[in-house]
Amino acid sequence: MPVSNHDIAVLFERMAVFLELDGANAFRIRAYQNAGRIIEGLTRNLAEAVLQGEDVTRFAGIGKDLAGKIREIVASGTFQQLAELEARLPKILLEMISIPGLGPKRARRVWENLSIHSIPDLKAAAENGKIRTLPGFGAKLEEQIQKGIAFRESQYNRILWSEAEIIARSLCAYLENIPGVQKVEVAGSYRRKKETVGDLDILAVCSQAEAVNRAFRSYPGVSEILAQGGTKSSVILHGGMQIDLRVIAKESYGAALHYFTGSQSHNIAIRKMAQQRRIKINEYGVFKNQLHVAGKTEEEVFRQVGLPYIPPELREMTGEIEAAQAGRLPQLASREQLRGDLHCHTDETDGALSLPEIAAAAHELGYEYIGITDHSQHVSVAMGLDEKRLRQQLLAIDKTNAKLKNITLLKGIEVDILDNGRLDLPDSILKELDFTVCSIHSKFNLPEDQQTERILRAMDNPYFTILGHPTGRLLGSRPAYAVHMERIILKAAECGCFLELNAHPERLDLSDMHCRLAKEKNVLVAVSSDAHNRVGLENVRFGINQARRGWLEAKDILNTRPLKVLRRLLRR
Ligand code: DGT
Ligand code: CA
Ligand code: CA
Ligand code: ZN
Repeated sequence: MPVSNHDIAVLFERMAVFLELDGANAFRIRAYQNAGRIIEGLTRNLAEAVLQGEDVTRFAGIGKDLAGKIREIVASGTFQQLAELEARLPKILLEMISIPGLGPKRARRVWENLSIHSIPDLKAAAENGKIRTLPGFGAKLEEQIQKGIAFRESQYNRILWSEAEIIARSLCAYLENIPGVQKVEVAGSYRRKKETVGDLDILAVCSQAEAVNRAFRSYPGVSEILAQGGTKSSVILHGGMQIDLRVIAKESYGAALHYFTGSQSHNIAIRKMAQQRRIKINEYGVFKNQLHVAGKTEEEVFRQVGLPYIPPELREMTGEIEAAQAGRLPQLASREQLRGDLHCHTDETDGALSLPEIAAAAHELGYEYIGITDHSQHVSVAMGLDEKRLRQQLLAIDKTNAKLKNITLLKGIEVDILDNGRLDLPDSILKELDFTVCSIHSKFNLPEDQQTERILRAMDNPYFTILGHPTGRLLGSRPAYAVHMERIILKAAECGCFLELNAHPERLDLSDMHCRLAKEKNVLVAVSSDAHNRVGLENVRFGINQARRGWLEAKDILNTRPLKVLRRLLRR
């Protein structure tokens, strides 16, 4: 498969970061940043163009030098200058920039002045108050770096669910092809759809356990074998992911699936319930007086303790057993119930698709409507819209809508919430829109009170409709900003506005518990893609995973509403 434009852009952006770490001049750094942005915005696949022998310098913004590097990337997956620079830079610098709060410029300054050789060195320097003394730093930044180190430690060795899915799919396809294998299922946190996954726990039903284990260990992606036995093996893949495989008999499938799906605390509670009924549940089945009485399906296991089936996403010991006992389990939402999407970016700013292209893609996904929400002017790196350009876009939307039959483009904007809680565009233009997604893209480090007030104030604007990515977190790289979510949810309930569950797999922002809080307070949640291209629209399925972990049903989700009802809800 040829590399995507996004992959190429990422390499150029990385080059810009490395140059900055290397102390290169600003002009060279800027050139690579620009290259990344230009390539991200192209609609044609560059790799395909290269492979077809086209001269890519005819694309705007791509000069000879860049074209050469693009050809290198298409051929080898990287380019020489980048590889050389990466090899030459001190490893610790590369590690430092993975810490929230430390960009390349600051990382270099800390490294140069405090002779940092490892993350523990950095931690010690922060703890001893050395970082705050550097020019341009201060106590606040030092504290932020300390938090960043702690955050990184807590995320260490976990990968995004969406990345785990790619690994799981190809591994399952491989295992399913082994002769004698009847069924393969991934259990563990992956099956519970946690936003990040530590390792994959795979179950295979097969009578020839040994042969399957042997084949598993010789999977091409394996770099290290941690443990091997007749029925189970553990391996590490290239890239570092651990995989545990267990081969089980058909009769035990449900019991094993339940056991290895977890969570551990949920399992313990179920086993306790079993003990009270004088039965025993383990990964092999349900036993009454040593007799195997059930275990073929998970339903059987639950039935033995008097419960209906509890979906994996709920098995976190946060009230699911009580809800099951009371017959109050939610009817969890599904992707098919979404009738539209309320957050996407177009080629007018940093997206890849035009209005008609977005409409066609949304129609293909079975939607009735899609909300167009480019960035507002404050986000200058994304070429955010000012009032004038937004007015032009509104005209363009009218024109496009006039030609569309089965799908409606809604007029929206992802408008910045400024430091003082004002919105980034005047009411005179906001009132022309169907809705707004209001987001924070700056000043992430305000104290909780101020950050909360900033959002509450923004909600007082009558044109505030949906709070975009409500905590700003990026999984594995940026912690949530400090906000008092309950106050925000109560205010949303009072003002008739909504919260987004941003479905980008790196965000998944609202958390499961905040989804539940919103549901409890009757605030509808918009499960939105934040797409910048065609594939991005499909991110909503990650959002649905998260919504299910948050106990949300179709009725709790704004964009399950038909267009007519939606329009009414969007008008505050
Ligand atoms: P992860 O891998 O950190 O994202 O989280 P999990 O939940 O996949 O945890 P993992 O891989 O250690 O174990 C998978 C499941 O196996 C876990 O959710 C419950 C079950 N399990 C593992 N060890 C134990 C144990 O010692 N006791 C009980 N009751 N269950 C266990
Ligand atoms: Ca696991
Ligand atoms: Ca495991
Ligand atoms: Zn945003």
